[in-house]
Amino acid sequence: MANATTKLQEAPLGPIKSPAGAPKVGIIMGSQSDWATMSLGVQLLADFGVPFECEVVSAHRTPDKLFDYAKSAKNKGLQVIIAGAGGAAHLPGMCASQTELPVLGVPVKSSTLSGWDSLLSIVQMPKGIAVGTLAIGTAGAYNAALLAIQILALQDEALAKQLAEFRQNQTETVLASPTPGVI
Ligand code: RP5
Repeated sequence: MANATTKLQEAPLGPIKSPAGAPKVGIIMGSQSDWATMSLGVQLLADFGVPFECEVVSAHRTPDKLFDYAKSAKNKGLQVIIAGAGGAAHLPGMCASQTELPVLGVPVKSSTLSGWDSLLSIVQMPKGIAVGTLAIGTAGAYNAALLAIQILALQDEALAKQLAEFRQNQTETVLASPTPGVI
């Protein structure tokens, strides 16, 4: 089971295999270069046994693919979409414009502006189309997955139980190490 007290570090992993079953969460990202960040959340979904699908979809470079993806997502059975992008990060907002599914946006930390550009591009949605914006970088990717799990857990008792155990475990881990520097 994943432990949220573990330090989050970007990890350029290879692909992460989805648990068996029809995908419930769709994860898209603007570039291969986003994977080191986004993989943290994808790994959490895998650890919770949540089936997912994951691919590179760019608002700028593959706009038609983005529209196809977003328009077909609900009928395919997805329940939540996580969209991560950096820089002029239009991906989550444009995705949300084409689907009624909840879209969680992850601002990927950019090399030029440290992710401020990504954050502001994603968070400042005009009223009428909603994107749930997470923190910049790995914490955002991780928490987007956690929020997706929380959404799914509303209709899934087994997942809700796992989530409660995860949170209890996290609390106990922190309480067990109250002295800074002594783990
Ligand atoms: C965005 O541009 C991507 O989401 C990525 O964060 C950023 C840079 O992409 P690359 O130039 O590394 O492909 O669309």
